[in-house]
Amino acid sequence: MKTYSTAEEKEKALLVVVLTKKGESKNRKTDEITRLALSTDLEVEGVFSQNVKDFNRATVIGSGKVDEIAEYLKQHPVDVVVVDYKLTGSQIKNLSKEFDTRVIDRVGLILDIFARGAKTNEAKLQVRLAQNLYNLPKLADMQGTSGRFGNGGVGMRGPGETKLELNRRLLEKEIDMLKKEIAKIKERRQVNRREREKNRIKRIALVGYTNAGKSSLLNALTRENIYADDKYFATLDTTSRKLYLDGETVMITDTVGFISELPHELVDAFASTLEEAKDADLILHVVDPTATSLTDDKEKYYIESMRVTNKVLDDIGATQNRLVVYNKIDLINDEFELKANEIAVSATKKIGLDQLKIKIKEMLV
Ligand SMILES: Nc1nc2c(ncn2[C@@H]2O[C@H](COP(=O)(O)OP(=O)(O)OP(=O)(O)O)[C@@H](O)[C@H]2O)c(=O)[nH]1
Ligand SMILES: [Mg+2]
Repeated sequence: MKTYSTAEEKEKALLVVVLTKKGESKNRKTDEITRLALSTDLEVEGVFSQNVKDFNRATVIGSGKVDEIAEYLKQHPVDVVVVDYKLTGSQIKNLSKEFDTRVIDRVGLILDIFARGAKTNEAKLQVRLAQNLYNLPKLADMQGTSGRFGNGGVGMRGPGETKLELNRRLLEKEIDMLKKEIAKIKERRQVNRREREKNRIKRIALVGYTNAGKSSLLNALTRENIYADDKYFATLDTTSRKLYLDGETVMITDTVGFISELPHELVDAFASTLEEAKDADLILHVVDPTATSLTDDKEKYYIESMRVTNKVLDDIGATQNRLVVYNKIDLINDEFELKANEIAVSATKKIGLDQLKIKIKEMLV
């Protein structure tokens, strides 16, 4: 499998937040796209936002805003403009022409983070499949843009970097090939799973919004040393470890984090990984109740992130018991009210882990 280099120098980016839904929080959206940009090592030069009422088919944002941004870019040139919206190929083409800069959308940015982070063969195949699924419908419309701003860089990186030049048939063929490869890995996984079922080893899946602390919790519970980091999508591979619960051994699996508007290309490509969550005996839904806006401390994000996670779980048909684990309580001073099937812990300060294990055991029988 081809590997890909990450940029040595930080690229500069201008972010464009697009608000289309009523009641959508500008702070939350700005914060999230900023964190995504930082997670792929972009330097954020500025942020523009627009409430889009009259949807402009050619450029999504209105022509006045397009001009304003183009003017700004003349004074503050950047390497890439990131539009926090799902763009079509022709919208990307139109906007890059207006801005005279490479343009990528939210999905392209998320795929870039994944392309950087994929370590195992399976994750690489999945990212490559996701990139191909993403590029395929854009192929015809984007003809001519990719050469213009050179190869490499955010949004151009990784397994799919030259795909725009390839013709559709080649791309489709590769998609087929990748799906087959991934299916083979999935089969192997199922054999392992059946093996475990024979041995009646119960399985727990850690799921939740990106950066909630899933990997840290797995480390704390199993004294492991899995990569955890304060950036989005630190984990792209599922890792399973043994967890000892007072006389019983279970398997606990770390999974890829969720995010709002998780690109369907990624959901499709990572389906076999998500199945780990679907087939577990118990789901630990890890929540970071301290996640707040960079700009407004009072705004709590976790309600929305819980909604997103629950929706993905419902969408993949995960119907088993869910235990909500509020993490990072070392950062909380106030009383934290807990409902049934909710527990509060700190993975890094190791608070509440014994109670968590007791609760897991209770819920597994
Ligand atoms: N203060 C505090 N920080 C924590 C705690 N648990 C995790 N963190 C920090 O939160 C950040 C994210 O933790 P991860 O374990 O990488 O989160 P994750 O859910 O695995 O994230 P992704 O893999 O990106 O989806 C890291 O910087 C951790 O050190 C905790 O209990 N308290
Ligand atoms: Mg992780």
